[in-house]
Amino acid sequence: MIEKCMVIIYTKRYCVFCVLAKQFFESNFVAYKEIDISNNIEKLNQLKSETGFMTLPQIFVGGKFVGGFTEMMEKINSGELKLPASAS
Ligand SMILES: N[C@@H](CCC(=O)N[C@@H](CS)C(=O)NCC(=O)O)C(=O)O
Repeated sequence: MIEKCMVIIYTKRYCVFCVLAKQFFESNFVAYKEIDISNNIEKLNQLKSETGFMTLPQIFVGGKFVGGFTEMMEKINSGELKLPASAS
């Protein structure tokens, strides 16, 4: 199922780690969906309580929370996480 493989990144404006994560996806041809929650404090609070993670970005792969940019990179580098490549 496409949605299961999907990379979703919750972001906000003026967020360096959000930009780094998106640049990483783009340069590695990883399809992702960005949800900008700059103006959605309710969604931010919901994410914080669900993931226990206090910063943005918050990245989900196949519905599973993988952390922010640095946490995702650690998992990729250790082999714990493999990102789905873009179909295009
Ligand atoms: N280790 C995290 C650090 C993320 C981080 O520090 N994000 C900043 C914005 S770029 C943040 O959310 N700071 C807390 C805040 O603005 O409330 C990552 O790589 O994603």
